[in-house]
Amino acid sequence: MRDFFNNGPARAHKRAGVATQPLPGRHHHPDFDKLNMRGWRAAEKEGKLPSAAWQQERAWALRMGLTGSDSLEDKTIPTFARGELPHYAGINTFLKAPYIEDSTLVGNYDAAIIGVPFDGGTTYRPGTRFGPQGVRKISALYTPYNYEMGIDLREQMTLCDVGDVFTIPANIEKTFDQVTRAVSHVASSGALPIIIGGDHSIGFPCVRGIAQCTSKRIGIVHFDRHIDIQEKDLDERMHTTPWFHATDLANVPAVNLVQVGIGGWQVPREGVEEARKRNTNIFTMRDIEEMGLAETAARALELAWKDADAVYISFDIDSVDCGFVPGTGWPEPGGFLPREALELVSLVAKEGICGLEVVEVSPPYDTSDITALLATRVIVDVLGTLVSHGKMGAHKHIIDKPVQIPAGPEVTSQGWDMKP
Ligand SMILES: [Mn+2]
Repeated sequence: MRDFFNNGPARAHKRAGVATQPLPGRHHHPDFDKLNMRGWRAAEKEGKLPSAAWQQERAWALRMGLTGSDSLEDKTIPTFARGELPHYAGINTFLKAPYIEDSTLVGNYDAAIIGVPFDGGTTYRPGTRFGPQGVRKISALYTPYNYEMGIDLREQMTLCDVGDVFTIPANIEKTFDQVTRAVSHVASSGALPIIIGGDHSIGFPCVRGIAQCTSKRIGIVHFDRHIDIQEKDLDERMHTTPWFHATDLANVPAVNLVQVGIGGWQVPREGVEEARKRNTNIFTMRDIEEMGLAETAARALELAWKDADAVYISFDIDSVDCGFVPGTGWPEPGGFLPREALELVSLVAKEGICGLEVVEVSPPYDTSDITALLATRVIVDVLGTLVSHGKMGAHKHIIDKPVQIPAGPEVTSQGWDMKP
């Protein structure tokens, strides 16, 4: 193959890349193209972003982590690492957002990360109980600023990490109850639940947690290669069954379930039969390819929002081609390219959501954290989209039946600080 990047004889002969005469118009509008490129517009947008929260975080770091050594020129660097920097250090929460140990305070934030470390619904490769840890770990790589969107999450929203749900490893039903309770608490507080799984069985208790806080109707956009809507698998509710049970809830109708990316050789006939019976909406990868992403999103939104008051996004990481997501329970070729998935999930989130789950990340099967990294991107891209479209907090009005989860009695000691 000819090397287009070197001046071989052919190029020298044709003077390729060297215009003998400037194109007409160049002299009249020398900066026309540059100013209209997204890249330049994004760079200009950055200049208008505030940095008050970033300055506040650094002041907080000096208070919490003590001032740094005299030899350091940058006086914002503390002795003990606190906050965003350095990205390789620190006790990780998602995006180094504050850990809300007192879960009664979760309502002080626009959105809350909830880990659901559970793989008891897995029917092939396990390991998603380490999903929240894996995603939090690699999320430290990110800054809260996105160049192309021209937004800075730290400046434009409040985010906390409320930690993990206490799941019960060998009991899926007790785990479901715990997950529903946790999600209903966060949803009732007004914070937007952002759930890191866990296998896909948690889709049912997560949706149930939101659905029980509202009399309104909820639609679901479900990204997956798998249809996940049979009643039981291996004699139990498993990660192949969440949408059967979620769409049995009175205010979560199956006609508002939109399943995108479904296909391949891992879709069980029991699930297909149920989807047909319940009249869900299914787009295969070929459908999406033929419609294009914008049209796919438009139709998905139309169906999910039809007579509904809110939409929940369930993102199975295996909806992406398995070449990009080795760390998952049921890898399947032929899914989305990462940038297609990110584009589509953002297009869906533009209209606002009442919750997001990203499931099926299995760090023990992952390579170089790439599966967990993509899961992180889905979350930050959705948060960024909500911020840039003014939809952060838009779900709050549907919470008309908030639940009250009782806390234990007041205590003054954490335990480790008690003198023997
Ligand atoms: Mn799946």
